Amino acid sequence: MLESFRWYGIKDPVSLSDIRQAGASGVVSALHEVANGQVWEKSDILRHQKTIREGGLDWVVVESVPIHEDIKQRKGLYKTYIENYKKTLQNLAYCGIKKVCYNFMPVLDWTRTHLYYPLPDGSTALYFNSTAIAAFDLFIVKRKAAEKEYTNGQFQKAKEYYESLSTKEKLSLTESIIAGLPGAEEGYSMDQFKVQLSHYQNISKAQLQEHLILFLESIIPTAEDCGIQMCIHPDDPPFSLFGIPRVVSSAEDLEQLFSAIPSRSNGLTFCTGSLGVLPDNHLVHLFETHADRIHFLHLRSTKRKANGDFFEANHLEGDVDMFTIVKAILTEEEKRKAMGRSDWQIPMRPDHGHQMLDDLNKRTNPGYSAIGRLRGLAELRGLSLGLSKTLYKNRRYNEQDSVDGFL
Ligand code: CS2
Ligand code: MN
Repeated sequence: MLESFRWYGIKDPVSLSDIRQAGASGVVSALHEVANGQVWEKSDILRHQKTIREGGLDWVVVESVPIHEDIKQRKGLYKTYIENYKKTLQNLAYCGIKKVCYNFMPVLDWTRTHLYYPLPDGSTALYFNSTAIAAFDLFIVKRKAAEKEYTNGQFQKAKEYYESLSTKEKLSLTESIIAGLPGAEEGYSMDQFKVQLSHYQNISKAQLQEHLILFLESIIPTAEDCGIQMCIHPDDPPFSLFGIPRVVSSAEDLEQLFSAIPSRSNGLTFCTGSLGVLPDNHLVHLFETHADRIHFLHLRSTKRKANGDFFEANHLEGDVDMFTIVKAILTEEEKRKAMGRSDWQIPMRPDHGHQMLDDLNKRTNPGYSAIGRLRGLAELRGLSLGLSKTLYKNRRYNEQDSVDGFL
């Protein structure tokens, strides 16, 4: 695996030097300052790439080139935005950046209700509470159709939950959900959020699926021509929220997506934390089914609780069987190597981390703390080293590592 860390650019409280000291060699980054839908110019890409190189690191994956809402809804300026997207892919390829992560989650990107859930050891984790989501939906957003979508029991629980919240807690819940978590390119005020939701009143899951496929039909030929590997990030969490469809959540969704457009340029970001929330998603099976088109790895674990709630567990704990996943990844890499595939080494980043130690005293992007992710990376690289030495006696830990006697 090519060990990487996400970097949000010069405003990121975690510096490139921190990332290098954490042991990563790759950086996953994006031009967050470019407005959604606009072309990423070569000069801007090259400048960002130069900054990363000067930090002794390599920009290995773009996460994300966001998809404009007009494309998801297939309205307004969607044709222009698709052309812009193609141009961005060509410009990235020109600069030698060939892996592009994106997602197709309508309105909201990844969603959590609590960003500082205290764990017994004193660190904090990101938490998703379904009752809090229902309370927000029913009593803060007051979405019209919501009442019909919850059971009586869920409604009652949500009501009690809502009534137990102070004004400050209501505000903090609202912000956690709609203000935009790091990497989400959109954040909304309550009025804007309501308008966004209304756009999806008449868009069914099947329609959204079709919009994704039509988008890919337009851009995948360009990606193929310029050697770009697109890798869609699964929905996080992998189920519908606020009555809006989500189409990259389950085994069936992935099957449909890849059978519609079998090109290997139509690839996947295998995010164990996102997919792993659905108990029906058998992660190793999913990995093996789509292995040859997995261009990027997000490794983290979640722990499911009752009622669809979950929190982000330590990387080697929780519901994700990281040992078996990493073993499957190393096996796929060996297979690719034997086939002579130049993309045999798959970039991986520890996806999120707890806030711990000095992270707790600093400003950190929720989920993207320095020390929490460092711990995640350290654990994952240890697991990977142990496994690769056991499985492949002659394999070097990292092929790019030429230091004699390193192992
Ligand atoms: C999140 C998102 O689960 C995750 O990785 O941190 O930022 C995610 O990376 C983006 O939605 C991918 O496009
Ligand atoms: Mn992820």
